[in-house]
Amino acid sequence: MRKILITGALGQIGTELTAEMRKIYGSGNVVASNRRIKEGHEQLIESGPFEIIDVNDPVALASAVDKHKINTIVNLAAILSATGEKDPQQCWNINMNGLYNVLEISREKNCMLFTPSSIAAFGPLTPKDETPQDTIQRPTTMYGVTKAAGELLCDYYFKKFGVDTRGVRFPGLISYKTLPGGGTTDYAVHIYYEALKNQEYTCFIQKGTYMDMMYMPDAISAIIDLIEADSGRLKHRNAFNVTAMSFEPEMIAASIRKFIPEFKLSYDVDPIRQEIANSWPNSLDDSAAREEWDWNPKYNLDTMTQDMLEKLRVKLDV
Ligand code: AKB
Repeated sequence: MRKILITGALGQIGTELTAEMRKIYGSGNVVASNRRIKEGHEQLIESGPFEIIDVNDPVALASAVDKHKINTIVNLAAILSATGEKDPQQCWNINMNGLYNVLEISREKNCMLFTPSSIAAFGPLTPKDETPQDTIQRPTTMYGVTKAAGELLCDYYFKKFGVDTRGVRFPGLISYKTLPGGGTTDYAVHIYYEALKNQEYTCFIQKGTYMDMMYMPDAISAIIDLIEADSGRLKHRNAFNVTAMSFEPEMIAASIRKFIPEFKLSYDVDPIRQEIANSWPNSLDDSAAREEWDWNPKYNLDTMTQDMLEKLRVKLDV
């Protein structure tokens, strides 16, 4: 029986992962945790066990693992790319020192550990199109440095200590439930809110900038499917390329216009986030994930747009 601890559970991925895991594994077996309570998450907090845990506090982590007899940890506590460039020291502290603490607890208490990496683990020297699974990385953001180093550290804990570490390189994630915070791909979420509220959006990423993206239901399946995958089939345990689509801002705008024909897109490019986006791949090759654990996303750009707009219309009451 899995007993799961999710760190950073009140973030964009965590809110949806907690709800889905509670459905699959039982509410009492999924402990959500976050370093602070955030408004608007009362339902999640009340729907099962919840702990205040800062990943930089190894004592709090260990005591929650003991108290709830945890055998699986999903470490989602992280600072994203744009926020990481504003405060690289904090980014290192949470992403790297936090991961180190979680790895040590996993080693000491014999837990499986899932930690997401990101397309940010690649850099300007990486082949840009159909980026291979195993290739040159050399990221140039602090977030990317922590993600590339995190992949290696998780590989090390598997090889050296036998900790069952697993992870994927997520692209930009799009969801209607919880807003992302401080990422470079966030425009692809905000655009849907503004399309419904104002029928226009000013994009901080330049026309023609391709990045990989994925709708949240596919991201949640990726985490659960990889956690449940047969360990004997896994060769790339901690850094699977996964993607569902690659697009640039004009393409998401065109998809929105199929449902909101009057939608207008303009640009006011943020040089910091544009530089980050320029250093990332245009599109990933995710064949290793398809071969090793049957990764197969369900949503493409238009089916995601249709679902996002339907769900957001209800949420925003517009
Ligand atoms: C970000 O933009 O920082 C994240 C990511 C791609 O990891 N969404």
